[in-house]
Amino acid sequence: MRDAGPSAVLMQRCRLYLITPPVIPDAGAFEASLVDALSGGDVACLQIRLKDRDDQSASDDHIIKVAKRLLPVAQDKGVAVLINDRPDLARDLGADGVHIGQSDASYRDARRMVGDAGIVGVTCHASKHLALEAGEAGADYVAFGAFFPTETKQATTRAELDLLTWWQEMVVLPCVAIGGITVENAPSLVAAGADFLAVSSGVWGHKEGPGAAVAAFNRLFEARSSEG
Ligand code: TZP
Ligand code: MG
Repeated sequence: MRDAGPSAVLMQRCRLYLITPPVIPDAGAFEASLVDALSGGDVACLQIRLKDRDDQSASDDHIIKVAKRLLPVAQDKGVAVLINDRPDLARDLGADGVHIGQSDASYRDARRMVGDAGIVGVTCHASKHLALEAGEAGADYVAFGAFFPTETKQATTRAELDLLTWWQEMVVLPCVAIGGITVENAPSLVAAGADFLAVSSGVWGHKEGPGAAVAAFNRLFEARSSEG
């Protein structure tokens, strides 16, 4: 996703990290939304995160079917594809990596399955301790959240902006902000030091469509990076 060299990380512009809606009943229809989203501007990665009605992982068959459709669309545009929860499927599908939560596969198992070149990102809620531990283990990024109320996930932790600032000042490893992020509330996260904004409903549910949302996020990243 990004060069982790010290000067590189601190100076780089924030980037967008898309998360699929948790339920995709029609992979073909969603593929069109993804194409629209990616036409809006820079996107660093797409996390395929599919759940059933009880917020449990969707079936393997469903994840595989949707991922096979979305993977080439994203990868052909240089967008890294991460599979949520499942390093085994990430490996088998030829994804770029995996995003794991604290109760999914261990970091070690995830790394073993996706290999040294794969991306492993770790949910760290609002915990500096979990994040430092993940960084020490070798994670490629840590994710903090939820920063704002969200209906996409029953998020149990609430993260504050100063966590991003602390992380940015202390640690080179990129941090991802997640949870209820919209074009309207994103500036505070960018200013606080998020390297990536992970967004689902703020893009797919944007009133002018996903492409317009991606363009609007990129405009504000650009404005912020040119402020210096
Ligand atoms: N983890 C914490 S909040 C969240 C996840 C996966 C949901 C992100 O979706 P949205 O719609 O951008 O709040
Ligand atoms: Mg998980």
